[in-house]
Amino acid sequence: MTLHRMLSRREQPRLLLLLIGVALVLMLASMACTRGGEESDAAGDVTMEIEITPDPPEVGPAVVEVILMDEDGDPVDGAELEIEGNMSHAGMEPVIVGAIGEQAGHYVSDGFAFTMGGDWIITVSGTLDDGREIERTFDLAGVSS
Ligand SMILES: [Cu+2]
Repeated sequence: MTLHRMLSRREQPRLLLLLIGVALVLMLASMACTRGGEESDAAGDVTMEIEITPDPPEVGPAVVEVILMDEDGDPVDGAELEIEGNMSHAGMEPVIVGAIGEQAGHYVSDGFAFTMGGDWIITVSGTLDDGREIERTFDLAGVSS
């Protein structure tokens, strides 16, 4: 039996709209997953890495250290950064803290904590000292409780 015969004439446009909706959601979801790549902001020549303590991460206070480097591997200092933690599921308050700039391209989170075990997404965003915006996202799976 074909789909056309199963659905009434009135239902067919609705099904089409639903399929378009699902395709859009999938497209947006895949875009969100690739954020943090070189094309995600205007600072593609700046590399960002993060290190999280404790390692492996667990519920409770944690330190997120951000390291910024230019394309020669030299440290990038003077950025203003914010660190946001979100869980991969809905309905949780994000954890948003500032980052204190130290020497040699290192920035340290100010008061970060994992509030629940599970999968987290860490987003580091802000402004470089040349005024360009930077935003990178890191998946952090399996924070233990
Ligand atoms: Cu949660």
